[in-house]
Formats: sequence, structure tokens, C-alpha cells
Amino acid sequence: MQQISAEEKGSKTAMFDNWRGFKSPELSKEWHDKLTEMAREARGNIIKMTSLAASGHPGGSMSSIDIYLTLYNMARVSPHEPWRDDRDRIIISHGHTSPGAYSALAAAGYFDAETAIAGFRQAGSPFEGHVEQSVPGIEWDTGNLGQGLAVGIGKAIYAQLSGQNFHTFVCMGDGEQQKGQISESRRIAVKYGLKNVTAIIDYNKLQISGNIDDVMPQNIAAEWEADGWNLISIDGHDLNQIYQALHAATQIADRPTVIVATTVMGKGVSFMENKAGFHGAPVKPDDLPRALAELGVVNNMDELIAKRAQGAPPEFNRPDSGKIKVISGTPITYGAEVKTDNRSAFGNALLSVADANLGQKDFSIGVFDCDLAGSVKTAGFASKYP
Ligand SMILES: Cc1ncc(C[n+]2csc(CCOP(=O)(O)OP(=O)(O)O)c2C)c(N)n1
Repeated sequence: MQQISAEEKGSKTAMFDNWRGFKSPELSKEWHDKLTEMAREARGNIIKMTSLAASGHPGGSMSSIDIYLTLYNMARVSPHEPWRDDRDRIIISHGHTSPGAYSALAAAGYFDAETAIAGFRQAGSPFEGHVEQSVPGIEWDTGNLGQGLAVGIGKAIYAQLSGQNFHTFVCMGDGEQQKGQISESRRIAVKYGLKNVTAIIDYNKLQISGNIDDVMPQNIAAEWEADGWNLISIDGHDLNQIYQALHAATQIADRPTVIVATTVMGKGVSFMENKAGFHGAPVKPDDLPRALAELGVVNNMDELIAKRAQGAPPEFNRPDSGKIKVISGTPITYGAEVKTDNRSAFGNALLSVADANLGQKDFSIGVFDCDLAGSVKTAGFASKYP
């Protein structure tokens, strides 16, 4: 395990805006007001985006948007350097809430909102229906529910192994909690004492076909607690509570935190609220002026339709992270006279790759086995590099 020095970490983190990282226990009044205004605009953008594409998921986007705005504006991330290695990781696991994610990222300065609105779900556009890493600020390609926590835990283990102090936030849906991979992931987080990962669940109690308990009964909060997570329950539309919970989660010293945020699907537009039908359907064209008027946002649909007609926005230039090159070393060959097995050859190769690379700066290797260390011959690696 190679450590990054404290001086190096310090010099990197100093480049972030100084309010970032949930350092203060309270959200300032100035930021509360800014986020409130952003949330109003963002809800309008969610509705415009999905109506323009005549598809997409406004309901969950509008229940998650206050959480997204607080994270993208207050976590240690930078719209100017979206891929720097020491950034906090914000993972949207219920990636169908892409209209919410894009609206929040636009509000935080990652790109302009009109480009995302007009380019949403257009062929060739980076603004896909389920969030993908083609968009700056997005950390994981989605569509398949239930994976984000495992990914976040992988990133948290990477932080731990490489001695970095970034925090990973994983946003999830409540219907999504039905996926089995989530329970495996949360036990791994506890086993490794990961205090640098926080899950935030949008508890709007609805999913595609109705009430989450009718689809699959679950006691979400109790299940996370039973697995050893610290639980914080909040109103997911109260910006102060969202901020305070995220601050508290970053302060817990011994285990990961789950924030269960009670929300309202379609929050902000009276006829959308608590309607499962808006999980995956846009507002009908006839109802659009009323929805935008209720939010108090400008109805500029004609301009947006014209912008969309110009075609898909270009791809973003994502820098090649290729900072670390893996040295493959010298292949080990076994002559016909040598009696061995594939697993032992694998174990020897793993050890030789470790020997060839572990002297490199910033290089670490994590080896996982399914309780089969003896059989799959990872024991050699474990004894040399415990
Ligand atoms: C593994 C997997 N199973 C099923 C689906 C289909 N699916 C898409 S969204 C959704 C419901 C998710 O509900 P929730 O997490 O509550 O999101 P919300 O309705 O609040 O937006 C389902 C079942 C999927 N995308 N991936």
C-alpha cells in the first residue's frame, strides 16, 4: 500500500473553494437562499427537459433535486476541474433521475442549462436518459439499478488504500433498495470500517408501478442499521437538514452513514406531487404552462425547441486519466516438465505484477477473493503485501 504524503494532500485540497467539504456544521443563510433559488429554476429545467424530449423521469428528479444541489455545490468538487483525483465522488445510482442531475450540475456551473435541456436524450448527445460519465461531474454509467453503492465503496476503498481523504456520496432511490447487491455492499463497507462513504436515499415511497411497499415490502432504515450503518433521517426538501446531515456524516469516525431523506415525488408542482405516473412520464404539453407558472420560471419552450432542432451538443473532452501505467513485468513460462496448476500460475503472476509496480508513486493494488484465498492462490500476495 503506497501512501500519498500529507503535504501533497494539503496542497491539492487548498485549491478547492473554501466553503466546500461540509466543514461548517450549518448552511449559511446566503447559501440557503442561493440553493433555494437554484432549486426553483432546476425544477423548471427538469420539466422543460423531459417535455422537450417527450420522455424521461421528472418525478424522482424533483424529489432528489434539493439533495443534488446541496451536494454539487457544497461537496469538495469543482466545476472547473471536474476530474481532479482528490475530488469528492458523487455517485447517482438511480441514474434515471438524469434530468435532476443535469439541472443540478448546470446550476453548479459545470455547463449551461440550455445545452443540457435541448440535448437531453438526443441521439449522439452526452446528456443520456440515464447518467453516464460522458457528462462532467457524473462518476458512473447507469441504467441498471443497485450498483452505485458497490461502486462508491470501491472508490472509498481506493481512497483508503491511497491515503486520500476524499469522501464518496452515493445517491439512491427507495425502490432501488429492493436490489440485493446493495445489502452485500453495505456489509463490505462496515467490514472495512469505511467512514468515508455516505449513502443518501430518496425516500419518496413511490416507484414505477406505485407504492414501494406494494411492490416489495422492506424496512429500509432498519435494514441499513442492522448491518451497522449510522442512520440519519431527514426531510429531504429542507436544505438546512440536508446540509447538516451531510456535515454530520462526514464527521462520524468509525462507520459509514446512511441518510434517509423523506421526499415527495414531483415536489414543487401541485398536480405532479405524489403521483407515481410521473416517475417516467413528462408533463403533457397542455399542462406545461401551468407547471412552469406554478414554479415561477420563464416559459422559453419555443427557444428551446429551436435549439434542439440544431442537433445534439458535442461530446465533452474528458482527459485521459492514464496517470498510472501498469507494468506487466516478465511473463512466467512453465515448460512441459513443470507440473503446476492454473491457480498457482495466477498467484505467481499476481505477485510478480505487484513486485513490478508497487514501487511506483501513487500505485496501490487491492486484491479480493470470494473467501477462496487458499484456492485461488492469493495468499502469496497477502503474505508479502499484507
Ligand atoms: C436492476 C434493475 N431492475 C429494474 C429496473 C427498472 N426500473 C427502473 S426505475 C425503477 C424504479 C425505481 O424506483 P425508485 O428507486 O424509487 O426511483 P423513483 O421512482 O423514486 O424515481 C425500476 C424498477 C432497472 N433499471 N434496473
